[in-house]
Amino acid sequence: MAIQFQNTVFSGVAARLDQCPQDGRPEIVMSGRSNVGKSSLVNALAGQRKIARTSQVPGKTRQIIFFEVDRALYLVDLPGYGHAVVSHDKREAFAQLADSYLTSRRPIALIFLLLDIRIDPNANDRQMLEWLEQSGHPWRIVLTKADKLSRSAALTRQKAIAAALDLADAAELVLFSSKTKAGTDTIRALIEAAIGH
Ligand SMILES: Nc1nc2c(ncn2[C@@H]2O[C@H](COP(=O)(O)OP(=O)(O)OP(=O)(O)O)[C@@H](O)[C@H]2O)c(=O)[nH]1
Ligand SMILES: [Mg+2]
Repeated sequence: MAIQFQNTVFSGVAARLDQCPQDGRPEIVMSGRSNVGKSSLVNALAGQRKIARTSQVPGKTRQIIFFEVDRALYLVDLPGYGHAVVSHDKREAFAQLADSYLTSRRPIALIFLLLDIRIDPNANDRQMLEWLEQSGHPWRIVLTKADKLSRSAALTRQKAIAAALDLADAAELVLFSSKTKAGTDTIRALIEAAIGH
């Protein structure tokens, strides 16, 4: 049965690991810097404008938020890393929550690492990628906010970011825009493939 992304519902919020769902459904994870567009990607996949809260205020998503799609999988909206505007103590707490989620035995089927197409990856992005590469989890890079560039400029940035990260196949970096919805079908297909539908 193919996932139709017909029915996405808010499932719950976890401020601690033991508050995550316990039913073992596969989890598709949105990770990346604060403000990169994780919640916007959840909204686009859900086909609902506001199911996941989005904000221009960095650090909006402070807990792990679970959305259930077609009773088959969870979309997981992780707190962003590198919240410059929150206190050091709180930043540590978000990072610890995301870390403990990622390193626990969750049924993770695929992790998306989101990067703003206009911004060169920073040390945190590189650290996340290094971790993904040795984690054994399937992962994909999504370049967000592609609508902010022309098509040709977006393709140039796709190659530049792949080169900066030593990734051989630039075409594997998915161009995405929550504004135009470009890339949404590609990302849905990757999710379906990851959960074996
Ligand atoms: N033009 C454009 N704006 C986008 C896109 N994706 C996100 N944005 C905007 O970028 C800002 C941040 O988006 P969010 O989806 O809240 O980002 P986030 O990664 O969830 O941020 P945190 O929850 O703080 O970690 C919002 O103002 C969005 O409207 C996109 O594809 N195109
Ligand atoms: Mg968010």
